[in-house]
Amino acid sequence: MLYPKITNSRNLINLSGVWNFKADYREEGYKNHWYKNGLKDYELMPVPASYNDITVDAKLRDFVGDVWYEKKIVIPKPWQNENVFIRVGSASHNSKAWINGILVKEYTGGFLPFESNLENAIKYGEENHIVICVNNELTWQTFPPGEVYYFEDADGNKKKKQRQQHDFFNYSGIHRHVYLYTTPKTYVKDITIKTDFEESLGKIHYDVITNKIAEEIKIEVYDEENQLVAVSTGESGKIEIKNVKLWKPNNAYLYSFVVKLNSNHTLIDQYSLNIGIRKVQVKDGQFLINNEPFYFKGFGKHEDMDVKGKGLDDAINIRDFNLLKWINANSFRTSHYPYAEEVLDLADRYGIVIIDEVPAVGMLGQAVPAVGELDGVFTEEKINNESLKEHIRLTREMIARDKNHPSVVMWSLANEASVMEPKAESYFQKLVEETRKIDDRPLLNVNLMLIEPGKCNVSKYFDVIGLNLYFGWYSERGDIDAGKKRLMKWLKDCYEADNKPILLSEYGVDTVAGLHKEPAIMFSEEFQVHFLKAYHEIFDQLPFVIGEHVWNFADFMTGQDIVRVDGNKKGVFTRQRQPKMAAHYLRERWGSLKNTY
Ligand code: BDP
Repeated sequence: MLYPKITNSRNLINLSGVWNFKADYREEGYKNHWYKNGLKDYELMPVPASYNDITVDAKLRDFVGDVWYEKKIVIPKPWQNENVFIRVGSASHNSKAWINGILVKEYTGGFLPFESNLENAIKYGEENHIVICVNNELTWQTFPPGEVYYFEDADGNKKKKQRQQHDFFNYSGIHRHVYLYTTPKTYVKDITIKTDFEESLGKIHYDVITNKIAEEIKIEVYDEENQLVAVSTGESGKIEIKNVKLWKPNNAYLYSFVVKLNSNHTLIDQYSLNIGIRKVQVKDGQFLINNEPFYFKGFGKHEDMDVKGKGLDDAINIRDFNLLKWINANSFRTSHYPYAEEVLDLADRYGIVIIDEVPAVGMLGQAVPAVGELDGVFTEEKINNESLKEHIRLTREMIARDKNHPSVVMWSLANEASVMEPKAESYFQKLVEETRKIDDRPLLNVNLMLIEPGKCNVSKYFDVIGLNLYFGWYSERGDIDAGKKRLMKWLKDCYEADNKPILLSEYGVDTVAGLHKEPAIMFSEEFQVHFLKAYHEIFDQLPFVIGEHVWNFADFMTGQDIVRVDGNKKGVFTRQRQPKMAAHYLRERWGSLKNTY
């Protein structure tokens, strides 16, 4: 699915801004046909944004159910000769969209785009009524999984509640841009780029898909100075680029890949992509980018901020990339869901390496991560065949959306699933098999610290093993020395058992900004620094450790819990993106690590 753009053959209206909004507390929206009749007694809501923290109403913040968004817009008359699509960047988690009372799309999934051709629903040159209903209920067959239950309050009223197994607030609403866009009737539907190089010769393999057979497909490749460096024709082919400038971590170089569709020698559609030429492999226990060993330095992140929740925000995103550069990081994991396409565009440009994660988080028994009970979840009632189908569908959609980003070097297929259950094995075998059919990037599985070395049934299918380890925090609480001892043994045992490169995909401690203690105690800024230093002393001795992603880049909001004080405080930056002491320490370490980008 190509990102909507204005080109000389396409147009676009961004519907972000203020929408009418109503939470359906009494479950009357469908009965009263709000999708056709419109909303009465609505309030105003920004898009993109989570709705939860916009008002001062706890009922809305914690609401479980349907909310309705509405917008009226005149569609320009000249658009009548084109295809017109509506495209929602993401809405969490289940959506339905109507135009002028006609249902045009139903979609499940909170972190990927959906779109629909509006051909039979819109009125050109007139006002059109757009309604989107967003539901935030999670079940064992959604990703992330969860469970809805009913709770009776003191007055005997039944209240719908959401149980979730993941450790971030269940922010809901329309989180990314909503576009109306056009394409010509014959148009470029999709482009797939694969790249390689040999010495100074860059190689691009491309496939273009159009909706109808076009007479001629022309490809032009431009360098950053806008010089034409290669041309080709046809729907697929190989292009070579002499004296190629590679896309490298921290040194991004982007070519512009332009597709021109002609009919009768007239241009009918044009679309261009920014592409980077680079090569990724896992070989001899190392992660190679452009044949050179790459050591991951960075974080697990979240899309999360004050007020806006998970709403896309360019200011926060660019601030984050500036901080990543400042701290000498070279990578992050999009824990625990695919981030906005706009974020990946920035990563391509800043040269930050991305591990792209499907929203498979919480495939385990208990609510509190890392210390949860591992009840059986790969069962008929919980993570079953239907879940597997969804997991595969979302993985495919993530890859279809993100495959052309040079920054994306690996797919992460799950975070902390209950993989020591025997039934997890065939589940992941199938998932990996389906993923490898569509893309050749390395695959990562991330394990929690309750999966003892040698007990993971699925490591054998993956290229890299991610470990989330919190010894000295969730276990050996406050005793960093004991945690460090356990860590060394654990890592050696894991490597011996699985013989795969290991990424420390999470390690960190909750730290209250401004709390100082000497000697250090848990939650103080000093403790965070000691903890990270202790872990690094171990990593530096183990050649099979291919990287370190601290948990987390910044403090983030979670559900209310006795182990969470206004959210998770494991950030190296505060939620407002200011450094804690550990940020200065990491900056120094990552700036001086030898042989890394
Ligand atoms: C890990 C989870 C992550 C949590 C973290 C923590 O992957 O989502 O936020 O632990 O407990 O288990 O801070």
